[in-house]
Amino acid sequence: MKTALITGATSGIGEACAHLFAQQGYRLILVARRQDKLEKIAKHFADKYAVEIKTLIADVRDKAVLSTVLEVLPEEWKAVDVLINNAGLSQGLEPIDKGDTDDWDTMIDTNVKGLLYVTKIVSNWMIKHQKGHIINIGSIAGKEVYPNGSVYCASKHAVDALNKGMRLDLLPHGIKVTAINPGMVETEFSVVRFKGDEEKAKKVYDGFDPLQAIDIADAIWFAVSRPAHVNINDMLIMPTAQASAGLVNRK
Ligand code: NDP
Ligand code: 8X3
Repeated sequence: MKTALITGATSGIGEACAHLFAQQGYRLILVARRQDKLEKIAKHFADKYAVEIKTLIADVRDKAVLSTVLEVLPEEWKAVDVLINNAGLSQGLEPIDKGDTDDWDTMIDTNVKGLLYVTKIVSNWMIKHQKGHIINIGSIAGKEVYPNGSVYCASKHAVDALNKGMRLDLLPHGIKVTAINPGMVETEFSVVRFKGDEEKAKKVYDGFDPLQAIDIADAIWFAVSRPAHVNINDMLIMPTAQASAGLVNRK
């Protein structure tokens, strides 16, 4: 029985991964803040695919809570095969002189520090069991920088660096590390970026076919399902209509 731990499983890419990994027979540890949503998703996939699913209600920024909910897991659940560091967000889209410093804190604390806190705990479990695969969800924003997005882009550039660093540090333990870097994916991401303004969020995906969360879950599954001697270091996955962070061919 294989085990996957997925952060940010209440929506978008994380939820699609929970679906796909449950379908593949993995038992799951799902982490997010919205309890009702997480429990509903867990029950649905557990019933549908007859797999065990544990839900952990935690904010990845809160290292004390995170440590408590993870460390109390039964020992056999700590033999995690796949960690998907997915929880993340963008808040605001403003030039550097106008950005909200609270938004900056939220992005850096979630996308960078939250990812680190989870990785510290789970990589120690992986080292103990001498197995594991860490998937870090980066972004095109970790490869390029676009106007008004400098702090989100900086946080994803940090994920890019951490992905490479983890691979170096965990090499002696045989732990695989993969970066999955999507372009525009239609999820709750833009609603969160625009702080609940659904109209504005919808316009982001107007006139072209953006990626869907399942496209990214599929790519993650491809990386995870390679033979033991093969590691996918880094995948950059774009909608066909998007050539770079800022260039989209809209009809
Ligand atoms: P969604 O907004 O749909 O999902 C984000 C998930 O992260 C939710 O489940 C949310 O759950 C969780 N989350 C956010 N903050 C926290 C936190 N502090 N603690 C725990 N969980 C948290 O967006 P996506 O699925 O699109 O985003 C997933 C990842 O993909 C992010 O890292 C994002 O940066 C990245 N990405 C997205 C792209 C896109 O275009 N959509 C493109 C490239 C990368 P809850 O609110 O319940 O805590
Ligand atoms: C999310 C994609 O282009 O909005 O990481 O930065 S983008």
